[in-house]
Amino acid sequence: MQRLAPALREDNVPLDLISLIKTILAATKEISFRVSQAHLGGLMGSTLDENIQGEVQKELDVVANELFKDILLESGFVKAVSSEEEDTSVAGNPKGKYLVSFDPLDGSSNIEINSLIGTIFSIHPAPENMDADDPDMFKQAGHKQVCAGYVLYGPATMLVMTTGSGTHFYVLDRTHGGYLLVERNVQVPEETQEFAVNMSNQRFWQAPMKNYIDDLLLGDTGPRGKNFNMRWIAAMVGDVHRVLTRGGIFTYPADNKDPKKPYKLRLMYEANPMSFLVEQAGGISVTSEGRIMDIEPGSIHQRVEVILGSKKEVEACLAYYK
Ligand code: AFP
Repeated sequence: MQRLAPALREDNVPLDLISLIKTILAATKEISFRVSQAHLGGLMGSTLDENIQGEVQKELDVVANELFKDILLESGFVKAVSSEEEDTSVAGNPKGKYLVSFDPLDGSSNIEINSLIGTIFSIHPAPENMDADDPDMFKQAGHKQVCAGYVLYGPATMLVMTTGSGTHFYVLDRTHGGYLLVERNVQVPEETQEFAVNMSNQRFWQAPMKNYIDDLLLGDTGPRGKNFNMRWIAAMVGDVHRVLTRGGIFTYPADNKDPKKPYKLRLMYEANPMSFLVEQAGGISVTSEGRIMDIEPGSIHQRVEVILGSKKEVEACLAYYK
């Protein structure tokens, strides 16, 4: 099996980007270890703090965030970072060529049940003419990403990454300490009979999504003429990983549960990186109004509607909005 750096060189990834990716992966190896020891080290609880999104931070969220941030800022490769757990961007090397946005521990409600969690990251080029402490540097559309990926801390620690030449799967080989390429150019099947959505929100959705899911539930007795299975991991890393592995549709639609917060998922460190991975694997990733990677971000913590996965199924869903 091929090691990571030669695989990236084969895809003509610039050397400084390879170095940045290796830095990110060094952080994920440490997070993977800390996650595996969290029960033993008394790191299972919540802090008394909330992040800027008003969510209570788990102890592991904070540990993973500090680790990731410190390693990146010390590396010299990044001009600034932004994180789910930071109020605003944090300046790094003014000459750094890249910006990294990340969710250090996605799916943190799964921590206490020893279920799937992961780290999501997205890399943009750093504008040369802006100051390192200017958060506006991050206002770049997803199609400008030069790399995106996630590391899933599951039974195997897996890296799923794209630099724009397909989406590839790697597994952390603990015997030599590096990530090895296990599947090149993953392809999301065009059709599926599996969907992922938090059904408990159904009464808060807009009519088109309600109608679409109602028709999936009718199975072979309804207009779709086939039965659908449902899965929900409550961690986007887990649900997207299933979609990339065997197809499916994943959505976190708009809802009116809290009129001040119609969307749940964050554009910069959830929706954009996942969209890059899904599109590079032949899938689609959109809101009900258009391509996610074309959205011009207004702020670092902006939220967005997400509908992604198997091409024909996402198109079938969008047809309900026409
Ligand atoms: P946390 O990381 O704050 O737990 O949120 C995870 C997440 O943003 C995303 O990974 C899941 O798909 C989604 O929230 C789960 O949402 P529900 O709480 O509605 O299941």
